Amino acid sequence: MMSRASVRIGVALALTVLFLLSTAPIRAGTSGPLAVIVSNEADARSAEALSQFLSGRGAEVVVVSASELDQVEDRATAIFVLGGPEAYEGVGEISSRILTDLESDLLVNRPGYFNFFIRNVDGRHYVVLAGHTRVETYQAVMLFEQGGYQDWLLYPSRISEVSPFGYKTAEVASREFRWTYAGQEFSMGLTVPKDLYLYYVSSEHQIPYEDWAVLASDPLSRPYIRSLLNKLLSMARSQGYDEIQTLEFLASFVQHIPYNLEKDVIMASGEYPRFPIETLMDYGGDCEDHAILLATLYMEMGYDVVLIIVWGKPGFPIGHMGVAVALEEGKGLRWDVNGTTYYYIDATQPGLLLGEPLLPEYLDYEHPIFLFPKLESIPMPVLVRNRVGVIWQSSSRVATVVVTVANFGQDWANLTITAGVPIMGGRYLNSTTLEVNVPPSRVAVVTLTFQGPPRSAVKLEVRMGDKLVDQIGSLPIVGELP
Ligand SMILES: [Ca+2]
Repeated sequence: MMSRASVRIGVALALTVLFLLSTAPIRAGTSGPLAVIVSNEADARSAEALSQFLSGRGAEVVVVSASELDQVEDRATAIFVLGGPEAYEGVGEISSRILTDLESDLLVNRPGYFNFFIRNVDGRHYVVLAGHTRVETYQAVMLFEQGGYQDWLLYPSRISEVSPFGYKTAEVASREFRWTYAGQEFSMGLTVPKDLYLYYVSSEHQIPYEDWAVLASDPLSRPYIRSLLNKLLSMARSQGYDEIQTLEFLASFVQHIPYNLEKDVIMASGEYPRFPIETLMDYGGDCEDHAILLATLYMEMGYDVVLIIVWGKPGFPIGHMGVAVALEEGKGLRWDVNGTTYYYIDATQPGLLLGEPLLPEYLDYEHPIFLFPKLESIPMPVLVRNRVGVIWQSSSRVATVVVTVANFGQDWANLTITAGVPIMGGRYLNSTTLEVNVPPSRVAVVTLTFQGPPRSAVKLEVRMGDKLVDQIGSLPIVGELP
């Protein structure tokens, strides 16, 4: 139980609130994180310790009473609530809304129990730091400080510091490109993280051709595609190319990547469609690989693009894939689709210009299949693997799993995260599931608690709707408490 406090707001709290109100209009323009600590008089010592810690991480910190939270909640980067469901002065009501039934029960009924509980509600972090009494609440603050999770809570937009891959190598992959256009020779180097390349290589490639547009729409590689595109466009500008010449110049860059069927022959289905980063780093591919890469570059420029599949005429059992781009004025082979005119450009055969088809005597360009790739706003949640683990509290037989998820996509990732002690058949002996909604380009941290035999194996699954988007089969134990 929390100790009784006869004074509703202590002097320290009153001063802080005064400070907050007097500077509120000025703060609006600043960009640093605002950490709000909700505390009652009994936990003032914990509030002071936490306040110093968070200030030391660059946050502006204000301490408020439960009734004052409303005034600052919207501006807060993260909200820290000191005390469990029975904390006085209204703090307990706030904690109760954040904690699960198990967590509330442990805090109220287990002598000696303490922990920190992180939730993410509509992109804002809430952290309850609480224990069975105020002594344990102070211990919860100390535990939180040792955990090392504060930076994601205060700076959730630092997503560029996350490696979205499990491999954790710092190596880079480099490639040199050479091509010609309009009788001139060009060359350029490209470097990407080796992890990014390995991520794509290990991705699913058994994709029916009707769905190959998704390969051109993947958000993880966009920063690298954009950087490649910027180099190419700056070369085109320095040559004084017009719009069509620029499109042809990009096509020539892709056409000069060698034709290579190796991976397609290995696949049982006969086709291995490459992600753009694969085609670049493999420095090879067949027609769909070239077309997907070129379509991605054009889309990144802002063009409306379509992937064109054509089949062979009778007696020529081979198909081909190219690109068509929507233009006000172009030249050569074109199609009208729903009022838009798309001009063909080949991505595979060096020397072919806008409107010039490959092997028109053998391929049926009159009956193409159109695939429409888009740089869609899709979520792309990835578990941050170097921070995830289990803390067991053996006396209470409780596991705490702190999960960090980064959303590399351009839309909200509405997730359910499950952690628990697995048994046979994909089921759990004990588990907890939480909903987490991560804004685009943000990192979210949540803690999940559940009971189970101490030191049991723990499994973690992240789902978006019905779809499993990431998982870790057995989490490392990163801490133990008595
Ligand atoms: Ca291929």
